[in-house]
Amino acid sequence: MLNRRKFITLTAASAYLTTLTDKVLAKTKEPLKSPLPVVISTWDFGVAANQGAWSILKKGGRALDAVEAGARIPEADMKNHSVGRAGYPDRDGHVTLDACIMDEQGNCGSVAAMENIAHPISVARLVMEKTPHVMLAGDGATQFAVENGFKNEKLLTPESEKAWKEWLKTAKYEPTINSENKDYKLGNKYNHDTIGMLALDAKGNISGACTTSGMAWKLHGRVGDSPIIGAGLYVDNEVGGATSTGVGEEVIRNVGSFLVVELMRQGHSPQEACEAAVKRIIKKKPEIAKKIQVGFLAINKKGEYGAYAIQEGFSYAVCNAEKQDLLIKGESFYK
Ligand code: SD4
Repeated sequence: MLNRRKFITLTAASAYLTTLTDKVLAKTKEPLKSPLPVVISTWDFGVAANQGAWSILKKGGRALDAVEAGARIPEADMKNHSVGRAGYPDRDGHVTLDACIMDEQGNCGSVAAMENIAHPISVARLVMEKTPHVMLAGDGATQFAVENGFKNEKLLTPESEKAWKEWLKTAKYEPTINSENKDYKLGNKYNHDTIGMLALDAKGNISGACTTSGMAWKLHGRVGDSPIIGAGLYVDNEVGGATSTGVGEEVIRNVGSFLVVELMRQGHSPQEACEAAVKRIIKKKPEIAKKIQVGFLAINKKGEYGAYAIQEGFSYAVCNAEKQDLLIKGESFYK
């Protein structure tokens, strides 16, 4: 059984957003809803990523083009150490990237543990459009990207290398994600992880994208949930879409994003569906769940959206014709 949905709390990074918070709090139990087109994405850096998607959506463009353009923003951001080119490496010093994309017709493409290519989301789209496959991994993914004109380049930045060498001093393998929760402040742009993005275009079609460098200092070859269709991302044009962030292993075990979409199919709101999926993870492994973060973000075909996480500190960004830089604090199980 789903618990009664709790009050949606919004926190704002600026005075403007604080005013907005009061307005949204007044609505309480109504699902948050956006006019179409709309794009939503995980974490504070979703605000900037949404701009990339919005430049396409506002002109009547396709959701698929929008999510690819949006995901490329954090992938290119040199200050972002959890997505794309400046991502932190694995424990052996390799930057290995995971990404997937899915459109309104159920087409999907993905790359996993790919090295030396700065925009995995665009390679994932090419896998979807140019091959009979869904997923390419490791060297094969890099080879495919290079054959299709992507630049083969070293991704490890001096800053990431320095952080890795610092980690090597203790080499303590504790893949804690979102460990900054204690100090979390909304509006602090660069402290978070995977970008998951969902867009509904003016025609009401949905697409999604998910891209990450995964856990810093992971074992070489480790693949998280982000490139796995159904785990890190799932969209269904009859229902809506969902994406996840946090410790991918727990999301994979529960096929998280697919679960959220199926719960919406059964009539639950995006908020309720995200909450139920998080609680499933907690119920299965309560001891592990105490120490990790997992968050889901979802939207349905009506433009209703919601999010829920295990730990405090999850945020998501919403962008539509009314407002392009809305940042919302997601609800969480642990406060
Ligand atoms: C992973 N889910 O590789 C990703 C990482 C992440 O918030 O989302 N962090 O497991």
